[in-house]
Order: sequence, then structure tokens, then C-alpha cells
Amino acid sequence: MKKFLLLAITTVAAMTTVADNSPYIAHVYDYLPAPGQFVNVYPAYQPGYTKADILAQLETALVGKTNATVSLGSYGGYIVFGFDHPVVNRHGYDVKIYGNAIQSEAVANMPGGSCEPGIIMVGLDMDDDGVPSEGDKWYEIKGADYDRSQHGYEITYYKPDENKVRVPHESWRFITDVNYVYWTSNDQVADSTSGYVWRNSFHNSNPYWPLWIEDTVLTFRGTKLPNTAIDMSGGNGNNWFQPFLGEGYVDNLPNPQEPGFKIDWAIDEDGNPVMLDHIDFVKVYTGQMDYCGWLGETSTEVAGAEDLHPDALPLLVGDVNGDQQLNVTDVTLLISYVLGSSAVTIDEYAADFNGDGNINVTDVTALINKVLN
Ligand SMILES: [Ca+2]
Ligand SMILES: [Ca+2]
Ligand SMILES: [Ca+2]
Ligand SMILES: [Ca+2]
Repeated sequence: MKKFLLLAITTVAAMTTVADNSPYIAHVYDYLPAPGQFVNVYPAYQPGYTKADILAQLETALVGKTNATVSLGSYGGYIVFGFDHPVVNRHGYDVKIYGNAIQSEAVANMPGGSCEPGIIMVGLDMDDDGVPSEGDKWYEIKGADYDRSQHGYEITYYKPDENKVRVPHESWRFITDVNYVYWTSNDQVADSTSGYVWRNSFHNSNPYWPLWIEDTVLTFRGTKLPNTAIDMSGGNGNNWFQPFLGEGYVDNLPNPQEPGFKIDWAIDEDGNPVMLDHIDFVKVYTGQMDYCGWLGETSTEVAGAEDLHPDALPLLVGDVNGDQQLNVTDVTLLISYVLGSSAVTIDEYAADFNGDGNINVTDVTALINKVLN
């Protein structure tokens, strides 16, 4: 009997132990940088590498850590990753993505310095196969600068022939640092809908085109943030200041200041809010198409990511005390709250039983009906 009791206690202890999820990236599913000076460098390409080799290298750099340097290249270049569990929506800051933005010391009292904002998308594994696949759903995280961004932006890059030294489409031109990777776009704001990714004279020894990719044309689509960099050198191009954007981007704020993003900020392609109870995948892509003199093209860096509540359980509507059970305790608490008791603290998201944005007697009635049934 004593032995049995001990066994029972041990079992209960094991059951009440919280899940042991890793807060950090567990899988890198996809990576396609747009042309840029650190493509083939972070991560380092070796002759003969396939995409699988590059993804393996990315996993070595990113899984379980937040101090990597992975460059996404010019506008649109992206990475897709996930965790070892679905990230639940707790209606606060849910996930933090690390970058390498720096506050400038030279420009006093202005939030900015070096930042290269990337746009976040979140994915749902609709077919439940554990990987991003055709038919899975994706939603953009609405950043603070959404309303002054272009939506439905599309850009196409053309691979330069590194040997023939003449640019495609304009064969009278030779490849030089300023005629390097030709691109066309449907930009509604910029002066020109074509141009070149310039080759930075400080980083011109490696090809900018992702060398494990056989495509010679790459097209990227999405939301394009406004260009914000300011040339502080009066046109010399050797002193740039990039003001930080608002919340909801990557590589935008220095890591200690970056709070992360909320799954509640997800929107559909028409810009309407979408309520997701969890996400399975995260995608980040470079959100600006800008060039800053000696710094080169603006290119988002991803250093890692962190689920800010890796062991959290999904929100149970009506569970106002957060013990994962719906019972009379929740009813009592909710009644006290609705009656205005200041001594009661409840999970306000769980309390709004009918999801109308208010917590009132209608929610109490609905919760009572649920508990009694
Ligand atoms: Ca899938
Ligand atoms: Ca950066
Ligand atoms: Ca409860
Ligand atoms: Ca309500």
C-alpha cells in the first residue's frame, strides 16, 4: 500500500510538471535571400552547397540561440522558421525576434542609428504535416508603420553574369559597382521602377546572388516600408542615420529595447485583424528597398527568436483564474469583477466569454450556462 501511494504521488508530480518547450528556434524551414553584400557570407556558401546544406548551416547558427547573423539581403529576402511547439496567443507580447540594430551615440536624443527593418508573417499549419506547405495560411503582423507602407509591392531581380561583365537587359552597360544586380518593380512611390543593387566597394569580392539557387530571376512580393535613412554627411554617403520605426518589425530596435510582437497584430491580405489562438511558423523578410552609401543596401538581419512564454497553455475562454478549468470559481470571480470589486484580478481576455470586447453580465450568463452544462 505504501509503495502504491508513493507511485501515485510520483505520477501526480510528473503530470503537474510544466511542459519543457525550448523558447528558441528549433527548425529553419526555408531561406531565400535577395541579392546583397552579405549573401553567401552569412551564412557562408561553399562550392557545391545545395539548399539543404545552407538550411543545415542556418540551423546550426539559429537553433537554441539568439546571437547569430543571418542576412536576408535586399527587399523581399526571407527566412522561415519555427519552434518545437505551437506558440500560443496569450494576447501580450508573444514572440521576440533578435536582430543587430544599434542606437547611434552621435545623434543625441533621436531614437535611431543602424536599423534595417524586416516584416513579420505568421503561419498556420493547416494540413498538420509539421512543415510550411502549399495550403497553409499566412498572415502579416501589422507593424506600426503599416499605413505609410506600400502593399502589393513586387520586385524582380536578374542574376548578373559575373564572367561576361555586361548587365542583362542593358547589354551596352558593363557590370560595375553601380550597375550590378538589375531589378524592376511596380513601385508606386519611388522615382524609378528599375535600378541596380549596387556592389559595395567594401564588399565586392563575393557574388551577391545566392549561389545555391539555380534561378536566374527572383521575384518577391509583399509590404514595402518607406525609405527612412538620412544621409547626415550632406550627400557624401558616409554617415547615415536610420530612425527606428515603431513596433512590430525585426532588426529595427536594439535587442534590449525590442519587446517582440503580438499574435493579436495578425491581419489578412485586406488588412483586417485575424484572431489566431496560436501560430506554427514565422517568416521574416527585408522590408525596405534602400541603399545607404558606404553601408550598402538595407538588409534585415535575423539573430534568433524567442517564444516569450514557451510553456504557456492555450487560452481557455471563461477560465478567468487561469487554472485551465471552467468551474464555479470562475463564475464567482467573474461576478465579483463585473460588480466592480477592485480586489479581484482576472484574465480579461478569458473573461470576455462572447468576445464582444466588453466584460459584463452577458459574459457571466454565458459562463454560468457553460459551467452548468
Ligand atoms: Ca503544412
Ligand atoms: Ca541590421
Ligand atoms: Ca478556472
Ligand atoms: Ca463580453
